[in-house]
Amino acid sequence: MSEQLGTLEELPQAYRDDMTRAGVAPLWPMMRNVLPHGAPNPITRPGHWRFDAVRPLLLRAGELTPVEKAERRVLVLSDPGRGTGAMQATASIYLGLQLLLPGESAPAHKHTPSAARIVVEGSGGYTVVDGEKLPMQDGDLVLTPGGDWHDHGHDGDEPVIWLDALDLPLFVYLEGSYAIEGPLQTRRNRPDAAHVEYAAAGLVPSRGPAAATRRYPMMRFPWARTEAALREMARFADGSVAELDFINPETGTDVLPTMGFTAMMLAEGQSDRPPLRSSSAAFHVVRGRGTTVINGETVAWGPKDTFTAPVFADLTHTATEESFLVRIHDRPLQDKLGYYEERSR
Ligand code: 1HN
Repeated sequence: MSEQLGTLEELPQAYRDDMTRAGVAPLWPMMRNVLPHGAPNPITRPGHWRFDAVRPLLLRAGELTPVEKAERRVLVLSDPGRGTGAMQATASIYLGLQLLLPGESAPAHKHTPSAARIVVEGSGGYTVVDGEKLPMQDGDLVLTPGGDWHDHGHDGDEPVIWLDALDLPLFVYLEGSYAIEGPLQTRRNRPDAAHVEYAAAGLVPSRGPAAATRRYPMMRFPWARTEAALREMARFADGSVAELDFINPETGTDVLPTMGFTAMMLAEGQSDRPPLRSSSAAFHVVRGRGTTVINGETVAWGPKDTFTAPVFADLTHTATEESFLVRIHDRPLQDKLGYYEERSR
């Protein structure tokens, strides 16, 4: 273990001035800021966004700002550790709640960051990704991978609201974030791949040598299937928590390069104390009610709420009624960088 490092103030003022003029600075006074001992020191603070509180604000945005003036009509969920207006909910994950009114459409664009939506309210909304129309029902997970054209539309008669999750902060940090706008896409006249090619888990289109698999073969994960799978798993789980990862059915890998999605079911009264994970996370409550203690802070969540946990957070979830949550996390990114870690407590 190294001893206390030297400070800037210990250095002669003339030397400090000369360094500034030369455009250099000593590392040792700043070393522990970027390399704390033993574990990271996150800026991210736990956040909790009650749907009941945000929903009226979002509907008001629908009255105040036509979609043409917004491109995407979204209220951003800012990390409390960074302050309102921060374009991130954790270091790597951006979250926003988006509203589309009946008859509206959000124009086509493609961008470097990847996105996924979890549908929160309303039916009749859809996203078109690379010519494939993806209907959006409550709880569905819909992907718009980086570089793929996407636009949103709405054939129903009630407002549609969904949660957007993007790896935008990474792309902003890398100075790699930009979009290209285009005309609305023409759509293939067939249902999406969740119906056509990937209707059943464990079955994929036959793979001849010429099979050209799309990079993102399945871009919609219907909630009804996820819930049914969790329920069956929970029946035989012997008290442990039923958790399922969303995967690319062709490769078995995470659905997006940096973001992972994990669905979880908690029975009424059930508690879960996961290991401390090096990944940061956002939890979206598809249905149910309960509490999560995050580093000693209690979040009392209800249906359609969203809350976040920093890296290595100490979490205890307790459901006061049967609950379904989707955890959005950056474990796939950390796996690729080779540092994902779980610590027991
Ligand atoms: C975006 O493209 C969408 O396509 C939503 O719906 C939110 C936030 C930042 C950058 C791009 C969308 C976004 C976004």
